[in-house]
Amino acid sequence: MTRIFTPSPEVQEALTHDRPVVALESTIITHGMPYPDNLQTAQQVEEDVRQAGAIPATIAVIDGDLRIGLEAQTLEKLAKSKSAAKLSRADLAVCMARGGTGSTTVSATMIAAHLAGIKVFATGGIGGVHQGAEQTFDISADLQELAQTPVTVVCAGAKAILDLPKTLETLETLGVPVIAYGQDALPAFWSRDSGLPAPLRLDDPAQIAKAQLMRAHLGLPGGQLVANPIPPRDEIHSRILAPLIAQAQSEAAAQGLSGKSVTPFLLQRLFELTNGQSLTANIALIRNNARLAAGIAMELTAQSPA
Ligand code: PSU
Ligand code: MN
Repeated sequence: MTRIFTPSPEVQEALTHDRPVVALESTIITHGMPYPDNLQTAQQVEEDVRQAGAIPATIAVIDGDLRIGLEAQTLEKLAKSKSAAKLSRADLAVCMARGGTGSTTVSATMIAAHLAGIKVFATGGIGGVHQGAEQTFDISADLQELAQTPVTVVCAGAKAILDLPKTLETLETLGVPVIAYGQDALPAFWSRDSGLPAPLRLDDPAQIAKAQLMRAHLGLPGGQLVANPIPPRDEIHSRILAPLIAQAQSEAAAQGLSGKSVTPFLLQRLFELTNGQSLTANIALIRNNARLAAGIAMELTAQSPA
């Protein structure tokens, strides 16, 4: 039987035996962090998933091949690549058809995870409705994906570079459950509290797994978004970030940036404007999300009928 994706031997083994697997995206590696921090973080996050009892599956397209789980050298090559495309739902098939290489965003990673039967995915922050979207129409494909692909995505909330109220409204319209983990407030990526209440709250991985299974029983399409606050010692308060974000945004506007280049530009500028502190926070939160995702994956395995 030929399949449209290629699992690594380790991921194949885990899926065959219904062991818990956590999908990981690769755009954060190619477009979200500088080398060599991106490679070290990707390796560390995989290790965090293993230590928490699950198998990591980093997803990317390599020479046209949709890989679920990357070998060590492949991960290293991707982390060093300056030419990898940033793939969302719209780009995935074209990249594969042309034999290209690209990293997967949240939307494309969800598609690949679902194809492989992986139900949980850890990332840093999802894309959302950008500030000024009423002019630019810049709304990430991640939101539509959550509405249609049944994968639980663990993130640290939406990045503070986005319009969070509009992002929440859009998710509500799309029927996506937004679940804060262990607190009432919606976390905002680098900060624990966005100042907005989260629509839903759950306090343990078993409940999150149960809600996902319930959604499937109800016949509802789509996934869940779990927003896990950054650990307290790594957070950057929104007071400090807000003016830096405003500066980065006006620079992006002055340069006339649009489309895929906006998010990577803003992340890179914040890295510079915070003297690297935004990167330290980003690494801490994604590791935190990987551990929670592994816990949810283990609960899903335990609660699923054999
Ligand atoms: N979160 C991060 N760093 C990133 C991203 C998310 O901490 O680089 C990536 C994800 O892959 C997400 C994408 O899907 O940014 C959203 O891009 P856009 O805003 O262009 O849809
Ligand atoms: Mn966009």
